[in-house]
Amino acid sequence: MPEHGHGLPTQPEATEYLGDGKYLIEGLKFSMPGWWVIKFNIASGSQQDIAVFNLLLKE
Ligand SMILES: [Cu+2]
Repeated sequence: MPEHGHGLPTQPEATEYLGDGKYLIEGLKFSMPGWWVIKFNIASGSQQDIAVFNLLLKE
């Protein structure tokens, strides 16, 4: 949470490839509502990339 300077209370990870470019991400647990920035570090072989999503979580 950029406004609070803290992250998730968990360590999410990709646990399964579902096919067609989709992955199952488990362990996402939000501790509070508000603005979250979700950042995925993606690696395959020698290549790396980052995908960033803004998320507004409402109560
Ligand atoms: Cu917070």
